[in-house]
Amino acid sequence: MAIKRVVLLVGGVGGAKLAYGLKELLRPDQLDVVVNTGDDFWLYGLRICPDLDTIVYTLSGLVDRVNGWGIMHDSMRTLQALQRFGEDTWFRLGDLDIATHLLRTEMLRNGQTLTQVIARLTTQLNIEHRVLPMTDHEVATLVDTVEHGQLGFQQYFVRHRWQPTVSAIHYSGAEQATLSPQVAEAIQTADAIIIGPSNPWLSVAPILAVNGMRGALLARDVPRVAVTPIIGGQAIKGPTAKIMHELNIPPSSEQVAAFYGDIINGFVYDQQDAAPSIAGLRVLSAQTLMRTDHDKIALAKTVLGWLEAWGSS
Ligand code: FO1
Repeated sequence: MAIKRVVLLVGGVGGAKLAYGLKELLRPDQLDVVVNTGDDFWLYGLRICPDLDTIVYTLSGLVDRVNGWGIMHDSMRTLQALQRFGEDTWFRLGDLDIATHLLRTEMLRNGQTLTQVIARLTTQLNIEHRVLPMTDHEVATLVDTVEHGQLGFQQYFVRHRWQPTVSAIHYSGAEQATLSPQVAEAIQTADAIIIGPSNPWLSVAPILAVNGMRGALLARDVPRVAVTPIIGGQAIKGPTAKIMHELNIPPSSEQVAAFYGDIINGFVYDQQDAAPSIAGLRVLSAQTLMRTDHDKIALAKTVLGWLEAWGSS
């Protein structure tokens, strides 16, 4: 079956790599990228949306390729000025990046939706594929830690460098949030849904927690596949394996597949690993580590090839 429309569900840096690979292979009308907003927060009166910005900067080519987030060659003069006033500037906001937050905050205050804000950014940055926030409502990922009690996501992730021990994770506001009409339509008309190699608990679970999201996905009798963020029991980047340990889940790609449960009917595991054996789940072995642009496109091509052969296998 020819795949005409794909929806990719992702968080930040890891997901952005697969988004890049897919956008190189699919036309703008064939790919919608639905992005986690549970990491979003307010700082100095500005609305910061790290995962959305990471996707937008990656797809536009503006991204700082070393960090994987922020804008390349950005300066930190505003932050230095804040330090002069005694501020603890634990969250590194670049001067050029701040322009994005200023414009977004202004548009939100004027009553525009986050979806409209991102549409403006993508249009102005010549991104033709649609980038959609998972919801236009505010959802906040909150992390219960043994050492510091409950932390906001960025406090846990950036300020404490994901070192505290996680005991539980909450997606505050997700039950009251609704799918935007754009996300609902994207899922209803997709012939394949891909969950990127993002952190299942921190980046994908907030998307799945939005009221109506699980139902919308389960209603689609199409390939719904996840790509592993775990290779050889280790996270490619960030705290996925550490969090799995802390939540008493053995860090393996099979456990990631088990976490997604009936949301997925297919799973892409790394070629280094043994195939997960979960009844009824189709699996594909691939090189999931994406170091270069070539790797990103190669993985996207492998996954799309598998999806195209789905009906005939
Ligand atoms: N990540 C960091 O580890 N340290 C930072 O200071 C930092 C600043 C930052 C600023 C803008 C932005 O869009 C992202 C930024 N990130 C930073 C990345 C981000 O907070 C996380 O990678 C994601 O939220 C996790 O997906």
